[in-house]
Formats: sequence, structure tokens, C-alpha cells
Amino acid sequence: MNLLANILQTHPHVHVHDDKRAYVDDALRSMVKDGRKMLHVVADFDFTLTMYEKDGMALPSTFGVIESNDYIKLPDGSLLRDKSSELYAKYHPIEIDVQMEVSEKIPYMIEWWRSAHNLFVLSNLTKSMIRDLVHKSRMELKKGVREFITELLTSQTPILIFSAGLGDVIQFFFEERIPEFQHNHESSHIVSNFIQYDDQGKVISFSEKLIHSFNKNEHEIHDTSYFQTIANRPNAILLGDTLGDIGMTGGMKNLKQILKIGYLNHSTPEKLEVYKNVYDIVICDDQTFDVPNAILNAI
Ligand code: MG7
Repeated sequence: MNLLANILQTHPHVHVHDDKRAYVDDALRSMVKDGRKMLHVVADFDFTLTMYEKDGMALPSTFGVIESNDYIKLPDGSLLRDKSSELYAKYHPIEIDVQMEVSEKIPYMIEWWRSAHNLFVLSNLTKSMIRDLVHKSRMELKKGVREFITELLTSQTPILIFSAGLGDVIQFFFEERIPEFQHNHESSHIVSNFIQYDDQGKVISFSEKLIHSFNKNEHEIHDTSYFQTIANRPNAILLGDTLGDIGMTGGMKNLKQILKIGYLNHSTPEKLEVYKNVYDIVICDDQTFDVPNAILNAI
């Protein structure tokens, strides 16, 4: 039996649109034939590589790791957590509004990210506090992600983590959980929002290029070392969990095959229909990397 048919038969929560079956079959066949030397992987971080809940409890995103505590305070004595929640309550509904045009949402997203970054600067956070918060956090990789990333690194297959979250949190998390993954090493890269610190390690600002949920496609990766790394690798596996994530390969040139794998967390039949139209393979409510590992191992 072929790879796709086998995955679909053994994983009833994995879906491919009927009109895409032939395409996905062909793409997989061609990627397997071309092998690892032609492959690279682009992955979102929050709730794609990480779990969104465990034992019925929501797990934090990279932002959540810093906000969800009851001691980091702003200069007026209020809690960072409360001010961040206010921003979330104001802007998240705009982010997920299905009626509103993306172009209309973008100014609000920029406002949200800038305000959130500003709160971090005002909170007198330091690099060592952030590292500590990450190490103590409940953020957790999906089961099998470690194996997935280690397998890529071992075969020198490049992986780009493309995140609108906080790059520093991802970096500190990997330092602890997957030390082989080194930011901007030959095969492992992170494009995200990075914090700038002063000499004492105090947070002073954020990297100039802001990445929010809807510019992951625009964001030029051309001036990053990753662009060189993938120059001769025309096949890509894209992994995401939001509709904005499908654009992540948008800035890449000369791609031959792209396989877009979407994690649909908290699935509903309506969302599944939308996801099946934009992703090639949709994985519903799954806290493991079994399917990406099955595909990678075949290549
Ligand atoms: N997201 C974006 N911002 C924030 C924030 O300040 N706090 C929290 N808790 N979440 C935020 O990883 C990207 C995702 O993070 C969320 C500024 C957005 O929902 C975005 O999709």
C-alpha cells in the first residue's frame, strides 16, 4: 500500500480533500524519490510543535510563558498578566474574525504586538528571568517532535522555525530540551521576534522586523543565512496550525514540491472544511508528531 493510503487508513483523524488526493500522492512519491538531500522543513512553533493542552489544562504559548505568573509587575504596580490579558481580549477576536479582511486586521496586529513588546520592556525583565521562566514553564513539545528534529539534524536536513511568538523563548526552550538545535547553525534556524538586551541583560527593545500572524509570508528570509542553506533543496514540508501559517514558504524561490501539513486543534466540521481547502494534509486534535515522523522516515 502507498504511504498516503496507509496513513489515512491507520489515522482516522487525518484528512485530505478529495480533490487533493492525487496531488498529495504525487508530491509524496516525488519527495520520497528525491530524498533528504532535496528536502527542507519549515515549521511554526506555538501549538504546532508544542501541545495546546494536557490533562484538560491549556498549555502556554511563547507569550504565555512570560505573562502567566502573578509576580511580574509594571511600573504602575499592575500585573503584566492582567495588562496582557486586556490586550488579548481586545485583539484576539480581531485576529480570528472570519468576516474581516486580512488587510483590515494587519494594523491591529501590529498594534497588539508592539503593545505586548512594550509591556515586556516596561516590566524590567532580564535575560536570566526569561530563561528561568522558560525552564519552569509548562510548555511542552508534542510527542515525537524531539525525534523529528533530531532526525532532521542528524541527516543535515535544514529546519526553519518561523514564529510570530518570541524567538528568545524558543531558543531557551531548545537549549534545555533539544540542545542539538542551535539557533542559526547550519541546519537549524529560527526566524521570530527577538529581544534586545543591554549590557546588564535588561530587556530594552525587540528586533526591528516584527513578525505577526499575517506577515509570515511577506517576511523576507532572503537576507538570512537560511536562504543559502535551502538554495539547492526544492522540496519543502510546511507544518502549521493557523491559516496564516500556510504562507510561510511564500518568500522561498524555486520550490518544486511543497507539502502543507496543518494541525487543526479544537476541530469542528466547519473548520475542517476550511483547513482541507488550504492544507494538503489536516491532522485533527493530535498531540503527537506520528504523521510527520511517518512521512519524514519514508523520505
Ligand atoms: N499572541 C500574540 N500576541 C500575544 C500576547 O501578547 N499574549 C499572548 N498570550 N498571546 C499573543 O504565536 C503567535 C500567536 O500568539 C498570540 C501579541 C496570537 O494569537 C498569535 O497567533
